Order: sequence, then structure tokens, then C-alpha cells
Amino acid sequence: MEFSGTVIMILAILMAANVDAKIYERCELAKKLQKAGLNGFKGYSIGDWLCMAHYESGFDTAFVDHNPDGSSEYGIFQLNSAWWCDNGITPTKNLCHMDCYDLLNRHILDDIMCAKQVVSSKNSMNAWDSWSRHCSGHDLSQWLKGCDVYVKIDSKKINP
Ligand SMILES: [Ca+2]
Repeated sequence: MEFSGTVIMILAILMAANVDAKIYERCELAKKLQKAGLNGFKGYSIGDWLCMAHYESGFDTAFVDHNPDGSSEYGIFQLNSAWWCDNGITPTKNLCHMDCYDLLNRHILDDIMCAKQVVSSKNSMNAWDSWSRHCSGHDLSQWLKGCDVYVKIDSKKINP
């Protein structure tokens, strides 16, 4: 008994030492995005954000991708280390004034604040290639199917 208790404690410590990442459920993420004021922000809906985040990261906050130019992209919105955050390696504008590794944990409010800056810049949501390719011009209402989230644009509740 004593031995297994010790093993469990060691395992708990080891798990806590890892990045506190999370793969979000679609509706859970939808609610977080809505709460953070993204519904209608710069003319984009929660469906736009869900579609983009799905194709960028699969809603996985720990996702990192490396580009041929040496920069990397971090987290649920795949924010780039040459422009938006500092990874200590890539020369960066660090426009969000943040550490790229803060984009990998389950707490996504800072990611959302940075993404708001991205979508406020001149390329708007075209800053994300996957949004231009898979989401732009599509009916995105399916992304909110079954989620208890209201769509601002027509004030209509999306029913399951
Ligand atoms: Ca974060």
C-alpha cells in the first residue's frame, strides 16, 4: 500500500511538470471564444474561429509547427514566432509582447487576445492560410451545431 501511494505521488509530480496542455472540445471552445468577445469581432463569427482553429491545430493547445523559413507556429491558433510572439530563437516583431511557450497551455485567454491583434491587422483572417482555404465563403453554421451558443449576426439560437 505504501509503495503504490508513493508511485502515485511520483506520477502526479511528473504529470504536473509537463506543459499543462489541452485538446479542446468544439463546443467548449465555442463558449470560451464567445465569452472572450470574438462573436462578431471585426465581422467574424465563432464559426470562423472554430473552423480556422480546427484546421490549424485540431483544437490542440500543445501543437507546434515549424516553417521552412526557421520560424515556428504555436498553439490552438498557430501564432507565428516571427511576428506575434518570442520563442527566443526566431528574430521577431513580438507584436503580442508574449512568450511563444505561453501559447501552448490550456489557458487560452492570452492566445485569444493575441489572435484579436492578428485579425485586427491588415490581412484580417486571411492571415491564417487554412481559414482562406477551408473556411472563407463556406457555410460555417455547422461548426456550432449542438453548442449552446448564440450567433450575434441574426440573434438566432443555433439549435442542436
Ligand atoms: Ca496560453
